[in-house]
Amino acid sequence: MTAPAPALAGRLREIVGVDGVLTDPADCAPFLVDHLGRCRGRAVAVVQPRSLAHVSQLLGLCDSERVGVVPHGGNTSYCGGAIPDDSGRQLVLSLKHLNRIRSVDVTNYSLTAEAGCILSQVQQAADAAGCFFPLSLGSQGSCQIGGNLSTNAGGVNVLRYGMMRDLVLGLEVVLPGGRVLEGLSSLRKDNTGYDIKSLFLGAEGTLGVITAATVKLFPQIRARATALVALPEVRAAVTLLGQLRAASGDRISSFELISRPALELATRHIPGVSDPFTAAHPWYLLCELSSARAAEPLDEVLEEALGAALTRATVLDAALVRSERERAALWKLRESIPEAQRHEGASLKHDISLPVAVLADFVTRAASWIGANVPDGRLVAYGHVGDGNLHFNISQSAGSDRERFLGRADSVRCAVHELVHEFGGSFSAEHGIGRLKVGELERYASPVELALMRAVKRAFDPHGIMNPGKVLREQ
Ligand code: 2HG
Ligand code: ZN
Repeated sequence: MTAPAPALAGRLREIVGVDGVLTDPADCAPFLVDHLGRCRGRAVAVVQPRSLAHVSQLLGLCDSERVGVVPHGGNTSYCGGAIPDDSGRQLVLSLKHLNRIRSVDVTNYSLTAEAGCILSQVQQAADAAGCFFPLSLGSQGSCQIGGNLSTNAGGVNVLRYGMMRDLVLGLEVVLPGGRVLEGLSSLRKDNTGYDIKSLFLGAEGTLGVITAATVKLFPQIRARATALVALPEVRAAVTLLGQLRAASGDRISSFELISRPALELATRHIPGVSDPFTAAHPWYLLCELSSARAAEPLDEVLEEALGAALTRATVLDAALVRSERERAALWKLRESIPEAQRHEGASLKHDISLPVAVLADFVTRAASWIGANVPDGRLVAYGHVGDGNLHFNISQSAGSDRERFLGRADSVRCAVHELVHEFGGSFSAEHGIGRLKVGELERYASPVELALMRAVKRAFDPHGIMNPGKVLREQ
């Protein structure tokens, strides 16, 4: 921490009150390191506004004083997007007190939530109104909707419902300087010029501060069928995806790929997680069909489709869920893999996406490169295969040297991303750019795209105060 200039500290306190400005190092510490411990920073203060007016006044002050503002939600970013740099001159803006569900409109199937609402709070509010909000991620008990919006979060239901961007109807945003974009529209049709709100989704707080959003709701889910399926190879997952989409009338909501090493880590490190099969298999799929119609015989559809796939040897074995308890156990297996990776030691993470048609060939090529070039690492691949999104991660092997392993991070990342590029994929599927992937964006975005992004940044934030150095390098 750097002691804020007394004048600045005083003016911050005038806006948000004494309690709203943290400067004590112990109070600020949780806001200055990301949850993986990979990004650290310093800040002039952590400010916790309680209203839209507070945020507006803060951005007015910071713009005129040229103080960088780092919006901070649930701190679950994988790319350091919510952590200040180490200059000690930036301000962390925590949205945690803007945490009201402002309204639920059941007739319109929409809900308006403030940015600091925890994702699970939004899901529960939708549920209490007899509706369903489909964004679902492992960190939903702590990530905030503002962060989900700013990173265009994905998760396990994207195949059916799309990413966060697809779920947004309107936004309220405070712009640098303090102007408020009052765009909490709940219209589903509104073709009135440029889609300004879309620019804030995925901008990671570099254009303004999202303070509230109106999102789409859906009919509540009343029938589900879930199975863990054992597969001989990745290609089988893609084949099964097509077969199951057709057989179920497109009722698939989740289609999660899990490699054997990923399953092993979860069963080893997470209490209560077990492998439902007696034999070991190279790959697994957690697939779920769902419907808003209670009477839909999804279990039968899934059983029949998997039976046919077993006959064709696309599938090696399948464990169909018979109770909510069994279903929760399978989801725990899947969702605890990132935590299990942390227990195993250091890991190199690659959040990539590819056209599903080339996924299998990519995995073969990339796995063989890793086998030959990362002797102290083990491929722990898993992810949202229905969306072509793999978490192509590498965990340090037992007994290997942590620093030596991490020393390979840059060269491994370059090799993996080059291969992803060659296969027509993206180096950032759902985790964003933050500060860790700024160089990758410069490498893989076209000059035209970069020039447009920089022009947008200048237009919205001429003094460069919004989350400086994230997404785009400071100019
Ligand atoms: C998931 O799908 C998350 O579990 C985290 O996006 C992925 O830790 C990771 O690499
Ligand atoms: Zn993911």
